[in-house]
Amino acid sequence: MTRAAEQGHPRRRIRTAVAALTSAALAATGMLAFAGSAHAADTLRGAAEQSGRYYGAAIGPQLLGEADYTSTLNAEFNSVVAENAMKWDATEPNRGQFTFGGGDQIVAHAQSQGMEVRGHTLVWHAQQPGWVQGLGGDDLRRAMLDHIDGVAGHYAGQISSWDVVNEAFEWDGSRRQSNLQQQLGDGWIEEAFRAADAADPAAKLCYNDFSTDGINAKSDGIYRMVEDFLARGVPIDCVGFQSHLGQDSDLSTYQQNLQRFADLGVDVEITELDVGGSGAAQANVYRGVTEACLAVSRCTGITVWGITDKYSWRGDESPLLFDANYQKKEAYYAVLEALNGAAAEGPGQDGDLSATSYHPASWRESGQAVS
Ligand code: 9MR
Repeated sequence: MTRAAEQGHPRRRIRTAVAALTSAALAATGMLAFAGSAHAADTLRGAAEQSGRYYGAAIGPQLLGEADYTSTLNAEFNSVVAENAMKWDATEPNRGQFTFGGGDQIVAHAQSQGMEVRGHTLVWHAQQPGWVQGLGGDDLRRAMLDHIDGVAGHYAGQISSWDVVNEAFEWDGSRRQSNLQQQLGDGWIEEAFRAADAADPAAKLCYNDFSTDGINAKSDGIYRMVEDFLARGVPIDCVGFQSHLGQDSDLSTYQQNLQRFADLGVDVEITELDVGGSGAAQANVYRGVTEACLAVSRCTGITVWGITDKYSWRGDESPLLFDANYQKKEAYYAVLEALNGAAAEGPGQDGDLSATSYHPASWRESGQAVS
């Protein structure tokens, strides 16, 4: 779709206006803070706000009662996403019976702290409740559309961007042969986006996937889908790059990949960042991802997939910014420094990642990316 056509789309206009206001407010606050204090911000959220971006974390409502967990969250992050609480199995355990307790707790906490909320995820082949798995054809279609309507409708107006569809592509760029794909055919992703658009006209609508951390067959396949959606006016606003990485991950085309999606006319977001490893090697990959996002003006923010190594889904790999005792790791300081570096340049200015070099990926191939 051309820019004019995009702006002409009524729902796109609402989203564009909301995003512009948010960015302007964040940038103004950040610039004032930067100019007034004449030194760098000392939290991730403060540093990210200086360039109008968010820095977020995946959280669990059951952990909000732990004092260190919540104080770290509140001090450092200005965006949250539910690690599990808004998934299909959590929100619609029985057909037509919605349970929003955990998700509502997250939204209430975020709102009390001035944080944005990302939505994750409306449709995914995994974590479907049992009753969905047995459905076929039109019954599954009806269930999917009702689910999107129920969940996105419940949170309408409160979500900055929804991962409408999660992980629908294979390594080779073909569609994943999930029950959704097999029962509904190629059109199901488009149907999901149209339903999400109708249920929450204000949220940005994202496609989200893993192992898209560079230009490869899988990101090529997603690129073609986004290009096609935009050309035909299917509502899509953003692409999420999960970025479950390791300290040896190859980031040589990471920024270029984000940029080519941005150039198509969608925002890009780093949605589930974590980096297995330790020390300087781990910190370098975190720095590289941060600098890449900052160098792409349509990269609106970064979410890490958890706060502390204590509760990471990859607990034995210590992949997060805070250790199990909530102490800041070397990776934390690398991210903070990178975010503060961007503040001096200001929002929307393109940076340069060419000085950073990385080793070839081995982590993905080793099979640790189970998702
Ligand atoms: O971190 C989540 C973990 O607690 C769940 O058990 C798991 C269930 O499949 O999902 C994890 O989160 C995944 C996310 O929803 C989608 N991308 C991959 C993430 C890690 O597996």
